[in-house]
Order: sequence, then C-alpha cells, then structure tokens
Amino acid sequence: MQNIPHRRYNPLRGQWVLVSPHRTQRPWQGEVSPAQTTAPIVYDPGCYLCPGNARAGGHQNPRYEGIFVFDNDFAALLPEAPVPNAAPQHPLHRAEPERGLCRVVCFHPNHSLTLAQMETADIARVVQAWTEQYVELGALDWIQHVQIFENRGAMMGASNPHPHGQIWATEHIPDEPLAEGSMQSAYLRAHGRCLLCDTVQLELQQSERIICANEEFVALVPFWAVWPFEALVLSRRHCGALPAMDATQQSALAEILQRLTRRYDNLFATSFPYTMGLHAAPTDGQPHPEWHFHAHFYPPLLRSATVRKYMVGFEMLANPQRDITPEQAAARLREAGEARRTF
Ligand code: H2U
Ligand code: ZN
Repeated sequence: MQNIPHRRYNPLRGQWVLVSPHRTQRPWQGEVSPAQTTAPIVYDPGCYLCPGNARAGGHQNPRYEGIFVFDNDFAALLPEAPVPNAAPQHPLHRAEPERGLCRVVCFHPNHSLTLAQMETADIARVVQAWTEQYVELGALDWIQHVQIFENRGAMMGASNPHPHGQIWATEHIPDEPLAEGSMQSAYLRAHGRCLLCDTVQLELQQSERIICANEEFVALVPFWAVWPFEALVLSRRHCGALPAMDATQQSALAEILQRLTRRYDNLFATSFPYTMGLHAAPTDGQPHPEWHFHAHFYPPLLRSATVRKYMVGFEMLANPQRDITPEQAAARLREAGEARRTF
C-alpha cells in the first residue's frame, strides 16, 4: 500500500480519500522559511484583542491577565432570529431560522504568543475556559451544539495574530458533528464498542501513525487523513466532552496541544497555520454514549512554509486526494521534535 495508488475509508465521516504515494518519490526540496529575528511585541496598541484596547461598536477590553471571553461583535448568529417570511416555500428552496451565540476567547494577554509558545499551565487555563463555555452555552435549552475552534494564521483566515479562538453555539447540530455522531452511533450499535476507543487501541498497537502521546491523550495522523499533516487528538479514556474530564485529563489535553503545535512549528520552521476544533457530544440533553471527545487539526501546508495544498479539481468534484501518506506525515512530525520556537 505504501507505493501504489489506493483509497482509504474514513469510518468517522463515511467518506473516502485517494492516496497516491508513488507521486512523492520526486526528491524532497526541504525548503524552509528562515525564522524571523525581530523581537516579538507583547502589546499592540492597534490590536482589538489586546488588554485595554477598543473593539468595534464602542466596546473596550478589560486589562485582562489570563483568559478573556466576549460576545463576538460581528456574530454570524444571533440569539433572536427573526421569523422568516410567511409566504409558502418551494420544497426545493427550504430555509429555516437558525439562532445561535458567537463568542471570542482570547487565550493570553501577550499579543505575540501562540498555543505552541504558551506555558502548559496557560493552555490549561484555556482548556478550563473552553469547559466553562461548553457548560454555560450547552445548558441553554435551545442550544444543541457548542463548536469550539481556532483559526491560526493569516493563511487560514485568522483576522489577527493575537492568540484567540472562537465559539459558535447553535440551535441545530451542524453537518460535520452530525455526520460524525451518526457514524459513531452506527458503530456502537453494530459492534457494541466505541469507534474512537477502538481507533485509539488500533493506532497504539500499530504505532506508525502516532505523532506523540501522554498518559491521557494520543495525537496521530489518521489512517484516512485528507490534509497532508492533518492530526487527530484522541482521549485514551472514553469521555464525551470536556466537563466529563478530571483535572488530570484536562492538563494532559493542554500538554498534548502544546507538544503537537510545537512539532507543527518545527516541521517547516514557521508559525504553523491551521484550523483546529474540538468535537464533543451535542448539548441536546440526550445521553450520547457513542460520542468520544477529540480535536481535529486541519493545516493547509504541504511542502514548506509557503507551499500549500489546494482542494481543487478532482478533490472538489469527486474525492479528496493526498500524495504523502499518513504514515510518512506522522514520521516527519515525530522527527520535527518538540523544541519551543519563537518567530
Ligand atoms: P478570527 O480571527 O478567527 O476571525 O476571530 C476573530 C473574531 O473577532 C472575528 O469573528 C471578531 C470577528 O468577528 N471581532 C470582534 O468581535 N470585535 C472586533 O472589534 C473585531 C473582531
Ligand atoms: Zn493583541
């Protein structure tokens, strides 16, 4: 399989990915971008996320010292959705109101840090804030899903380098977690076991796709990864969401996030861009024994700090495709090491 074109099945999503390993036999250019040498700034007077600064709409940030959470001033969803036009709809043009709440989470007051550069204890405070938000927003009877995520780097559309993430809590379960939930549910029904518990066990046995691990979490390149350096962070113990984790698990999550993002930074000697998101049980009041907490990392880079993968052509129209195998990607991330870099 390491040298012939083949396709792999993603049992979490019910989708295929084409793998074309023979195409990676061309020589590796090893291009890296030199690390920036100018001293990073701690405070940017023009940054709308730095402590004490003004935001849009006349709001002012407090002089926060740890985490700062606020309602997104340009929220994509609002808690009160207007009643739609009462005119009958054509069944081919189905629309319905969607209510939601959008928040921004500043991870640290220091403008130039990233998760990879933050101390483990600081990241543990971020995990704590995510947990509180999941509990608070999930407790609202009209919120069924709490999506916690981070867009990191301009290449991934982050509007600001200040360390921050977003939370969108919605009235319906969105498509990705809905599909993952029904795949996990079907697996549990068919096998009497959890899909991702079985994945953790299989991957630890085979070890070739493991990037790094601690007592509670495993970071790996999934067998079915689409993006070249995609990663999945899985809890070793079965648990559906952040509030079900004890303090040991929460600080182990902080530690694995730090170690994985440091490896990413080392891979191409650049502050590595990605979209990262937590997937957890819906907050619809149902038990959800099928749900196994995990984090997805979707980084766009392919070969260097500047050469990215494009999801175009066959990938948009037919199936995603990759050249470098998940096994090769995991090996590269293992070699990258966990030194802390500054840029
Ligand atoms: P991103 O970098 O992932 O876009 O997150 C930043 C968010 O901050 C973005 O959703 C919000 C934007 O709407 N924002 C405010 O809420 N207030 C501001 O003054 C500027 C940006
Ligand atoms: Zn800032």
